[in-house]
Amino acid sequence: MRFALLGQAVDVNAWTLFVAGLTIYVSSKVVVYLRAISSVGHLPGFRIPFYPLGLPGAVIPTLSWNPGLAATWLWRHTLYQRFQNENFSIVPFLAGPPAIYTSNLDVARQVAIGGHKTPFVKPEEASQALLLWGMNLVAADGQVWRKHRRVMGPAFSNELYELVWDQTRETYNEMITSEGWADKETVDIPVVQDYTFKLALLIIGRCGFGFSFNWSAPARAPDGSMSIQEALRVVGDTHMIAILLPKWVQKLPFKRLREARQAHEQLMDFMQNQVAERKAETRAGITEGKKDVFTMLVKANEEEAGKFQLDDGELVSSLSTYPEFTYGSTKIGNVFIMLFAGHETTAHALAATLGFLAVYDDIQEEVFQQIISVVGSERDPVFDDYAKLDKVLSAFYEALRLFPAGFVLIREATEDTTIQIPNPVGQEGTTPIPVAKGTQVIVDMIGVQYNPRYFDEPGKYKPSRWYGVSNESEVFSAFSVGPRACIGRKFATTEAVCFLTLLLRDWRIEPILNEGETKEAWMKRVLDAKIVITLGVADVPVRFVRRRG
Ligand code: HEM
Ligand SMILES: *[C@@H]1O[C@H](CO)[C@@H](O)[C@H](O)[C@H]1NC(C)=O
Ligand SMILES: *[C@@H]1O[C@H](CO)[C@@H](O)[C@H](O)[C@H]1NC(C)=O
Ligand SMILES: CC(=O)N[C@H]1CO[C@H](CO)[C@@H](O)[C@@H]1O
Repeated sequence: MRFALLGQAVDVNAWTLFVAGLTIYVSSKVVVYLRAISSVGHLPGFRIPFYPLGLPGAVIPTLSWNPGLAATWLWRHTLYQRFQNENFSIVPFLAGPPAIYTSNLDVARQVAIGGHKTPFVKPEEASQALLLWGMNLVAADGQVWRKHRRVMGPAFSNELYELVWDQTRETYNEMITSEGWADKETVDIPVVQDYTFKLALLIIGRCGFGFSFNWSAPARAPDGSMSIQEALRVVGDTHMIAILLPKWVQKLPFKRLREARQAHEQLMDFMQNQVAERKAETRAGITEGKKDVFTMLVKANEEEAGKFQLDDGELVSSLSTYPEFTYGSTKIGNVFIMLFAGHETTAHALAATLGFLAVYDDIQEEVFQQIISVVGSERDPVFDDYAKLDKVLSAFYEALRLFPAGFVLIREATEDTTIQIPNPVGQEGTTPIPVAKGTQVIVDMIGVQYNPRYFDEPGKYKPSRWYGVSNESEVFSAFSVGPRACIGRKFATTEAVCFLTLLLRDWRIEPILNEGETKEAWMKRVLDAKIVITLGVADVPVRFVRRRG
């Protein structure tokens, strides 16, 4: 069969075939599309080519016809106003599942909770949800999730938080010494994230895993091998490559790819050895002093009987597939979840906090005064101070609200069901919306945090809104709500309060302004989101100025 579309005569039969084929293709797409529109209960919203959180939508910039990754951030002040409500639909006509987006917490509660009563699961295909892979406590299935959470839960105790506190204090001191800041009057930090990431990684390494990470350890040994810290950093940085490129491309001999591979292999070896070591220690009964999550996890698991026991593969379930870079579409082991969920998010939120405090100097002063009145300027802060440092905590919570690191919760209906959408503010009751099997319900965490239903002046940095609010309140939604909420919340807040207390006591934080730049312009430039796996803030340039007396 010949096909010459331009100029020459084309075989009539071929034409007929082509037209018929095209007609079938188009009409099948139309049928799928119409079905998709009804599967989101005809909720108004976007009719666009691609699902925003999958390929290719997520890698195309946010444009009017392609919301992509950044729309919920860039359009945060207008998105819901546009549809006069807190929910809208996205129906892609070329690629990806239909989805309902919501900025409503009641809907979040209905879909996000986990457990066997809910028809909503975290979808498994990473291609549809290449984000927040680090936060899946494994598996779509309620059974498996409950088992993992059960094993992991006891590790998150006050003993652990005390360890987090002490290690954070030690790490802060190491930072000051090894960076040579001890006798400096001012320090210019072009990118504060360089430090918050290092801190958070060290803390999760030490307290989550009992690794002896060291602030001043060189990234590479003379023989070229990476430190585990460096390997983790590289793995984090090359995550997108791992997800986006086909395997054969990943094996090409480019420097960046080779580094990524090396980092993965080194981590794999390291982790495998660590699991073996912890098991041996546990069996020999010599884990007494150890309180890190990893040891607790292995220990709890050893004590579990029967069907609740995880096998080694589940403990580090990504081990065999990780070097092949297929981890984007496979289940990530508990161990790796901890590493990533436990440091990226905290580091981003800390950077945002320092950014806000740098420009709001009155708030910084208020926080500083509390630190002085609780801890004074002589002794080291201790874990018992945590509860009294609520202004420090509020400064952190408020930055996290404006930059919610976990910026989407993605769930998928496993059967035809309905969700109850509360009526708009001022109207009682709820409206049921039918949701067909395979439809996604996406809780837009940015939408929730900027929703005027929950926060007055939602765009404003106002830590005082948290003063006196019980920590049980579901208004603290940036860690999600319900039984499937973040297991590491207090881990993160403990680390944050300790670090901020030490830092703000010693130093005043100021923005580093460009020539002629106002603070307002700095805020506009710097306090803007950067979305990769999690949502963070753009590079934050600040100056530490030593406080006197
Ligand atoms: C500011 C810091 C953090 C933020 C904003 C954050 C946010 C979140 C959110 C929104 C979820 C729910 C994801 C979903 O349901 O799709 C989550 C889950 C999770 N987080 Fe965090 N997180 C933080 C720190 C941590 C830390 C420090 C750890 C570990 C030490 C951790 C471990 C986890 C785990 C294991 C899950 C899965 C829980 C489950 O599915 O049962 N997170 N986190
Ligand atoms: C960290 O490493 C440096 C140099 O490699 C060493 O002097 C220091 O004692 C180490 N600190 C800890 C806490 O291991
Ligand atoms: C909330 O407060 C209670 C009582 O003070 C405390 O035991 C708990 O750890 C706190 N939870 C978080 C996440 O801070
Ligand atoms: C709470 C809320 O905003 N509900 C809205 C969900 O979407 C439908 C259709 O646009 C509206 O009628 C509801 O008011």
